[in-house]
Amino acid sequence: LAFIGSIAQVQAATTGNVTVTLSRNSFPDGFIFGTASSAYQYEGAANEGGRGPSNWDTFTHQHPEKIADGSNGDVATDSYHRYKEDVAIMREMGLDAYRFSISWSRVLPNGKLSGGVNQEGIKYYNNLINELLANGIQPFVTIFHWDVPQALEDEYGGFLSPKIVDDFRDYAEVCFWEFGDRVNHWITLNEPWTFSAWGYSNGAWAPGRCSDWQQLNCTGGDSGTEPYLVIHHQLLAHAAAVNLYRQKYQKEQKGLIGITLISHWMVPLSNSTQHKNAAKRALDFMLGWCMDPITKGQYPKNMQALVGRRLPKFSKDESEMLKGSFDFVGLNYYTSNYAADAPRLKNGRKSYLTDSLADLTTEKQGIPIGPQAGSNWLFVYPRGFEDLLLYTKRKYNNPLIYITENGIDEINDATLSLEEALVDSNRVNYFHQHLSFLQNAIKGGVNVKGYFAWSLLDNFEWGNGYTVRFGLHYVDYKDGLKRHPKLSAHWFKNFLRRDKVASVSIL
Ligand code: PSG
Repeated sequence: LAFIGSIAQVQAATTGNVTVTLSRNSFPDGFIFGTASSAYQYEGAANEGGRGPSNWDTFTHQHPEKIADGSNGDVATDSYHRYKEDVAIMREMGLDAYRFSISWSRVLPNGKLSGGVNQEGIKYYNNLINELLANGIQPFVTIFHWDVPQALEDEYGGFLSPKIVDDFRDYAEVCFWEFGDRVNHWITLNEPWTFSAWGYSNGAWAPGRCSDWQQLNCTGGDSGTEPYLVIHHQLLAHAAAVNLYRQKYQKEQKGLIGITLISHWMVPLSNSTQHKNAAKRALDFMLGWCMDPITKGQYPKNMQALVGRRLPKFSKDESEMLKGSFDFVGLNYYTSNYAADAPRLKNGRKSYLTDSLADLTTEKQGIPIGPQAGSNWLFVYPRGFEDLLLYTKRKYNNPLIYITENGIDEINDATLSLEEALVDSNRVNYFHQHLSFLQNAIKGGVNVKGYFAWSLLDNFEWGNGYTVRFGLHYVDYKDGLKRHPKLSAHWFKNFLRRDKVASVSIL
């Protein structure tokens, strides 16, 4: 009851109106609610079960200085061993679906089919999928969430090489073949933008590449060319996997296949035409970079003009294969940026980060675009969610969309007691507000069929290590990784209840 009281208070504080209710009943019939995760951030068991090493193992072990707390995903939340417990938590919450990713090197330890399929890895994912289904939870499976087999990095530089396309297709085929009888939603890639921008233009994440002149302690790289190559090869790999699925598996297995993209919403710094155009360019350089190729078979005009010869081209066949290469788009939304017109640089130093001629910031005259979360890039701007969805509907012909991630983190504050750390009112506010704007977007005709919160549990947050917490459940890293529901988990459970009486009685 204490919890129910505080939930009502939080909602009142959020909406300024206690009578406003928001629940799964506010969404269309059949709308799916789930949580999302990824293999490297959750599984642990890095050296168990026949798993081969990945780029993230290499990066975290060779460059602990690039991870805020010097940590890695060797153990993470140990979901490799605790998946039953985690599925039980989802069931208890009333969730409909779970988005997780498959670790490429757990299935193919050296990245290639010729190196052999690791049956123990197959068994783990079969167990997880079967456990989910036995508990009435649908698996949404991401085939690649950034963990490239190290063997492929060593052999040809991973996604820098077009050779990755065939290896990715083979890997995807193993997934369809082994799991496709029970998986109805496939996501080829998670956020090509982030993988490329953070791995190859600022070098903050694996494999830590960027141009020398940026002085970011990178291990080689060229921020003006590599990010474009890496997205190019990701797109071709995506299209090859979709093509294969459609030709050999979809008819029998009857699933859908898509790709997950992230975009911030871009707010022009002012109403001036220059800033408005900068915001459009910024969207093209983030959402459009992948969205244009999979809908139109070409990169956005803005990118072609500004990047010029550094932007790879699709052949006619590639372009045809890309066009329409999705049944649904997975969209991840976290935050928004201000965009301002930026002058062309005259020093000849090219980078993806400056090519758009848009200066992206999170504040205007010292005032942040919204309250800051734990991560330094995440500022809460819920209306941007609706704006981004309406824009995507308008510009890309109303595709079927699943929100495959949305969420907020708090700093892992060692001075808090466990009881204090569980009161994540900011997360409750965040979900409440974002779900309200999502509801508006759906009323506005955007074809969204599901929503996944990032994330079920606190987990390994890439460059931030364990210094921030994105979970609806607190993971006690000092007490055997015990899971404890935060206030937001209770809130979500209540939101998901089908017996309306209970949710009305709270308010
Ligand atoms: C996405 C966007 C940015 C940083 C990180 C992500 N950005 O704009 O600066 S990562 C994304 C990802 C998942 C993460 C989650 C939270 O798919 O693995 O844990 O969001 O960062």
